Amino acid sequence: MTREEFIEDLRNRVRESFAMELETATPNELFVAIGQIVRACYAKSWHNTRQRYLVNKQRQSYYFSIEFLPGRMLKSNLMSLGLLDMVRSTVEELGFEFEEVLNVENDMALGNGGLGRLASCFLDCLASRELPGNGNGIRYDYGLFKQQFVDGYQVELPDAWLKSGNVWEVRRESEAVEVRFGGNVYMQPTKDGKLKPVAENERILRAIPYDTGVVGYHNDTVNTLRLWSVEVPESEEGKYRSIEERRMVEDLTAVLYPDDSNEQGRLTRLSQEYFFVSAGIQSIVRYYKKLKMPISRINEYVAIHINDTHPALCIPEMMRILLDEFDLSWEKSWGLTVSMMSYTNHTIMQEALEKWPLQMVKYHLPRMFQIIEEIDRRFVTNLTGLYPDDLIQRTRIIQGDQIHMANLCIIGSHSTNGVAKLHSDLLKSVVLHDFYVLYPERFNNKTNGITQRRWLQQANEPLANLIDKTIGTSWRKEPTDMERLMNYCEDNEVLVAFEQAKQQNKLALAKYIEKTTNIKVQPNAIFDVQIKRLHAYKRQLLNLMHILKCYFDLKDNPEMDFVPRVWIFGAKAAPSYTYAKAIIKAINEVANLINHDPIINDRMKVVFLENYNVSLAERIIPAADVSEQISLATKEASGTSNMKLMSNGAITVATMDGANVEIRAAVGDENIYTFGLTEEEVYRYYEQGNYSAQAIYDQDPVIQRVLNAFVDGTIPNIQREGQEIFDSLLRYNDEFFLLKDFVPYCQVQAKLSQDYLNREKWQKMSLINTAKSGIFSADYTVQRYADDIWQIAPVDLHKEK
Ligand code: 26W
Repeated sequence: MTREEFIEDLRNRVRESFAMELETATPNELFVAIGQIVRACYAKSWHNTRQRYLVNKQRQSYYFSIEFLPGRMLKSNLMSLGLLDMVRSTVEELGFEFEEVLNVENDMALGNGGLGRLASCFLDCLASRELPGNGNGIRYDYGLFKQQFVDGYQVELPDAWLKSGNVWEVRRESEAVEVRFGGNVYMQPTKDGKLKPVAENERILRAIPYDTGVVGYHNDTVNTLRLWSVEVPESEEGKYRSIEERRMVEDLTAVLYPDDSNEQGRLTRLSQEYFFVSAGIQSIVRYYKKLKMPISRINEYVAIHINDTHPALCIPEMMRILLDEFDLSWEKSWGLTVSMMSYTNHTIMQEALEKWPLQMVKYHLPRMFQIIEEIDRRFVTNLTGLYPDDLIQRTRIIQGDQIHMANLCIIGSHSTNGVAKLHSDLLKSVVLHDFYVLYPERFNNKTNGITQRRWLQQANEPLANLIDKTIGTSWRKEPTDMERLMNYCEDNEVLVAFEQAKQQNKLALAKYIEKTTNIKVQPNAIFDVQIKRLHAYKRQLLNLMHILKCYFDLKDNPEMDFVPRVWIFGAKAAPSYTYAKAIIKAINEVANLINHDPIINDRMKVVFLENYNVSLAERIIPAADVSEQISLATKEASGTSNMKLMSNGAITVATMDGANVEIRAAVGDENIYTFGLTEEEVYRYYEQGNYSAQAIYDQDPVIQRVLNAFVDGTIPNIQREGQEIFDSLLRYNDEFFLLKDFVPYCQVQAKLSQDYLNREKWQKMSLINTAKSGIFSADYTVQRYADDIWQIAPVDLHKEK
């Protein structure tokens, strides 16, 4: 597309869609019109991709995830299509601010955090590596809540992201399917003496798919993210007469559950899980029928991935279709199902492991219940005598009055993977050890990754351009080529240029901070960043304790040498997680205290940015000097912000948890600040039960002063919250061992401050972090899933078939 063609197209679309002339358009109209143009640009490739997969009878993978977190899509689509520079310069020439146009787009925030963002990175990588892989999920009317601070407290507002339309989606009426809930199922004998389930009084809902193109980077692949929305089918209109009844139905895909890692056992959530699973599996089977292949070979054409246990019902739903609709035997159906399914575990936190009440499943999903019961029965029967009874009892799916979804996933799939080496090892040795005894060959590791296209090329253009200038552009397609930057570790000119790029990003973030919070920060201070969901195990509180220690040091000794620092937080708390909310309040009050203290004289600033989401992450990450990855060892399955920050040249302050372990191995001990308890030490405390927070407190006057600040009025306005925090550490014995890790944490922070003064040393560390970050590209992660688990191969759409 030439510049002239683009302007012409833009002019026409603004006219036709808004009855306006281009000259009078605002960024809003411009965004929609450009979005339409971009969509039109990949429409043909999208169609071709689908057509080619169909004609080739291509084996495809389907990534089932109850969350997807793509963020904004205009800039990434422009970049993938190679149109970014032309469109940007043209828009600016026309007298508009391109950034303003981009900022019109609502984030697509249909996810809570790491798990949903990982799903979106994976889709991007599948398309960019020409792999035939699709996403399947829910089109929530409301994404993750918008966060506001009122008097330092988190307040949640609805995220009506669809209010102004969604240029990227296509509603596919003709591919709607029915999903059935409730009713009774009984077994009826057929003529040939078999038993067939017959259902009565079911509630039938309609699932409408909305498809979004996933545009590959500089290739012609456009895969599909299919999200399902609920409607009352016309045939059922009569049944849902009252407004309340209709609302019950519509509630199903209304909102994303904002709870990250805390399962509450709600019926609507269970219904969401079955709804998108059933719709997705039905649509896969319907597509397979078009291939005119026997059902007994479906496993040669289909790979289904279960992203955490939320889509676990894929297993019984596939069984249902094979048994009830295709009349296959149980054995045949089970063999096919297990060979199609694979599962990723994302957490070892007990409270995040899904369990559903038996009665709830039995009443609302009776056929699922029957099938799960039979899977469980056969599991027990087949193992009895071969394995100890207690092991069988611990691994079976139905235990007491609950259905254990992780157990269902492992038993019903051929692959279970963790998301970082340490995490996968813990699954084998501790968390899922019993299953590892049963099925050692099913367990494997797939360390998470990120897409540098979004997190470096797109979010950090100053750095990306500099990398081009230094080593050429091949890294944009092959991220490990960034390793060539290692040749410039001692090159002062290059180091200075990298420092300038970082400075430019810090300046941009400083502007944003001032605009949104009124806080002025110095771009030459250390920008110290912790961005992730607010959770006790992630230990934002440990960071805050260190901030307080620095504050008291300066108060005691105002003349001391102190390397200026800006602490930047971004974090949402689950609305029902009062402890996490107390920490938000405490950080905000400490920020207020420090930012306005004349003695501090701007040497410390604490900034808690509201509404952390993908697009805010894209602003913060390029400007970070320091990346806080300080979860208690064993608790963070992998982490992915650690990889994004590393790639952007931030130095990590890390516990030996999740993928931090692999980051250290990549950059070397000298280029990361590690501290804290190790996995072994944590487990030793658990085994011996001899951790005493009180003992640590009693012996350390610094810790006493820091903790007392929460309850003695030093930090104002946190009577209730301060007490809750104080109690969590002393009365309830500090579940995540903050007090134990506090001193080593402060030590590495002090070392870091000193190192920061040595600009050459620091810049070299930073360069090495970027150089070594290529291995964390999700391009490679996805390739390993494709090779080891899904067995899917690239399809070159440039080539004629
Ligand atoms: C309420 C049910 C529930 C349970 C678990 C909701 C969400 C979860 C997820 C497991 C939470 C999550 O996002 N986990 C994160 O997954 C990332 C991607 O693998 C990892 O990098 C993070 O370490 C892990 O916490």
